[in-house]
Amino acid sequence: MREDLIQLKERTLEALSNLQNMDELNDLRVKILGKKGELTQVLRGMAKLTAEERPVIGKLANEIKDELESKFSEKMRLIKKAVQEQKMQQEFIDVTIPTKISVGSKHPLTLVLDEIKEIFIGLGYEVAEGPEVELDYYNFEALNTPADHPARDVQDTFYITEKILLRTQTSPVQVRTMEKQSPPLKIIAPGRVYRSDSVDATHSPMFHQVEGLTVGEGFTMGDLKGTLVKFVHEMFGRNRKARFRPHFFPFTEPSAEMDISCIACEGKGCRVCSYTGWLEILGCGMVHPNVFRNVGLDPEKVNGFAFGMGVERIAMLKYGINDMRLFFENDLRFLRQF
Ligand code: 2NM
Repeated sequence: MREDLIQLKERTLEALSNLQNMDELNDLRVKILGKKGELTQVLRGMAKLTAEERPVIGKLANEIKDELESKFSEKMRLIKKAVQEQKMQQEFIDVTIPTKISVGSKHPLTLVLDEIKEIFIGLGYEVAEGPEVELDYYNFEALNTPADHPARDVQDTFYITEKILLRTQTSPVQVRTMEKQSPPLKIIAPGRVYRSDSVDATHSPMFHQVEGLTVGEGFTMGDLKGTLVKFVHEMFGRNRKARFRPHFFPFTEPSAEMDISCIACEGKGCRVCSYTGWLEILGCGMVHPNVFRNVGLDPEKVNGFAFGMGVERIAMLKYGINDMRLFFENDLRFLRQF
C-alpha cells in the first residue's frame, strides 16, 4: 500500500509537470484527488490494514494529499501566469508610437472666397445670398437685359422652364436686396453661377462669383476705383499695379474692366499675360439708371457702383494654377497643397 501511494504520487507529479493548460489540470485533479479519484481509491484499502500500519499509512496518505494539493495549486498559478503573459503579448499596445492624425484642410476656393469676403467686410460690406434657381426676371430683365438683348446669349443659359433658369451671375441677389432694403447699401453676393460652357482649362459650367454693390448718393467712378484698388492691394499685395479699361455691361454705365500687373512677370510680358503685362480680374461700372428704376429707386436721387469677379480666376492667379478643372476633380494631391 505504501508502494501504491508513493507510485501514485510520482505518476501524478510527472503528469502534472507535463500538462499545459487549465483543462488538463482540472481533469488530472479530478482523476487523482476527486471523490472517485485514484487517491481516494487507494485509501479505501486502509480498511484491510492492521492497527499498527493504519496510522503510519494514514499519515503518509495525508502528507501525499497535502503535497499534491499544493503542487496542483502551484501549477495552477503558473498556468494562469503564462496565459496572462500570452494575453499581454498579443494585446500589447505601444502608447508611445506617435499617432498620425490626418486633419482636413480648406478647399482653395473656400480660402480665396473667405479672403475676398473678409476684405469687403473690412470695407463695410455685408454678405447677401439668394437662390441659384432664379427667375429670368431677376437674372436678366431687372438687370436691363431684355429678351432680345445681344448680351443675353440664350445658348449660354441653363433654362429650366421659359421663366426659370440657373442664375448666370449673382447680380439677381443684389436686385432682390435692393427691392427689400433701401439705400445706403453696401453688399457683396458670393455664390455659384451656371453657364452652358464646355469644360476646359478656363471654363466650367458651374463656377463661383462675388459681385459687389454700393448704393447711396453722389458716388463717382473715383469711389469705384478706390474700392477696387484697395481690394487688389489686400488680395495681391501693395506692389500690384491696376488699370481700368472701358467695357460694356447692360447693367452698368459707364462700364469697365480692371486689370492688374502680371503676377508671373511683374508686367514685363510673358505667356501668362499673353505678353501684355496685364491680367484681367473683374468687371465693374456705375449702376445703370434702368436697374434702379426696376427696383423702384429714383436714379435722380440715388446712384452707385457695382463689380463682379470670378472666384476661380482669382484663385488661379493667386496660387498660379493653370487649369480650372483642378478645383472640381478633388484630387487630394492637389487639395493637400493648400
Ligand atoms: C459685373 C460687372 C459690372 C453688377 C451690377 C449689379 C447690379 F445688380 F447692381 F446691377 N450687380 N453686379 C456688375 C457690374 C457685375 O460682373 C462682371
